[in-house]
Amino acid sequence: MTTVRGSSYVRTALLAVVLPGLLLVGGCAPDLPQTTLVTNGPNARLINDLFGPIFWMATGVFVVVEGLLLYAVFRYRRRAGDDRIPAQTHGNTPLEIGWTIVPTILVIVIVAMTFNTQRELGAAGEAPTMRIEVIGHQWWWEFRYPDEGIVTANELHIPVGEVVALDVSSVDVIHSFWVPRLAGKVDAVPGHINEMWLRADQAGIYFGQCAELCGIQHALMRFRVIAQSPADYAAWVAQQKTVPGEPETELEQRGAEVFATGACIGCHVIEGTPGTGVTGPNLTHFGSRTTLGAGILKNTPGNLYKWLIDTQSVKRGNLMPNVEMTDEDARALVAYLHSLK
Ligand code: HEC
Ligand SMILES: [Cu+2]
Repeated sequence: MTTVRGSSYVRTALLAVVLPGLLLVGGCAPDLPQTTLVTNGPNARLINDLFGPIFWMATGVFVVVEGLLLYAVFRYRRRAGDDRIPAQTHGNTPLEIGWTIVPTILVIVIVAMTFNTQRELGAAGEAPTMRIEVIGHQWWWEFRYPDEGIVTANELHIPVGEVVALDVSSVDVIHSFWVPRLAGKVDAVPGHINEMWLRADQAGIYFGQCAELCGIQHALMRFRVIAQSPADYAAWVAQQKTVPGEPETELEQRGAEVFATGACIGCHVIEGTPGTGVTGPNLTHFGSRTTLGAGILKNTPGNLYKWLIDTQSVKRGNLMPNVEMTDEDARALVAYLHSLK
């Protein structure tokens, strides 16, 4: 017969306490960019309000069960020189009825609370002031504003305090649209529209990402929700509705030429140019975006240069192939694309 040393009880007990403790502290840290525990909109708040009681119920069950287990292990463990056999019992009807009824009641309570949250989520989004189409692509997000005629990528601008309806779909595989601080996940399914809504209560930038494994660059399929004051939002809309003017400097003109005569036009739209391809993000106002490559890089001249000259080493496997170009062409393209505000 093997004997179990006391120290492994201590280790087990420590693990049982320390692990959940770490999770708790990590989850509550206030300034994490992506967390469901700090909420900035009613949709996320309703879900978090449901998570709280369920979490504490589960914690209660955990403490009671583990407590009884530890009590039994320590109180009734085998001691040196004591070879007694404990009384052999088979079944205890009141106990078994008890541990069937208590979890059943807990589950019924959780079901009732969940249905209630779903009802509230449905009701609160009934009067959206605007509708935006969210389309998942391998591995970036397209945002279309049908009422405004705006198409952009990876940065979803919304006015603060307004209920925004989102029609979520996909052009290729199943993705999942998730902005943890604002709303729950919704699947983006090809050929099917899933409706959701969100509202941001404070202006700011909320990080989001694809939450459904969708291929090699799933982890780099990020986006930002940029919630702006009504005035800032209106200014953004007005700017996005303009058609970019003629390029000004010589370098920008050369960039425009490289774009219009190269492979780019087969995959990218720039209004007022031969670019009509829709495989890649719409670049009409690319210069006004803060990020590039689905939120993975700041949209600086240096990063854009790297992206153009060797996109496959920046984001391996992404659906923009490396396009042969000279150093000067790449610099010209950077100047041109950044002039598109
Ligand atoms: C075969 C299609 C294809 C061609 C050709 C192509 N691109 Fe792309 N491009 C894409 C795709 C797809 C993405 C999105 C990649 C991602 O983020 O996963 C992209 C992303 C970009 C981005 C970043 C956009 C953003 O908002 O993140 C820029 C800028 C860009 N392409 C410029 C160009 C230029 C300039 C050319 C021509 C030299 C070009 N592309 C040629 C498909 C293409
Ligand atoms: Cu995805």
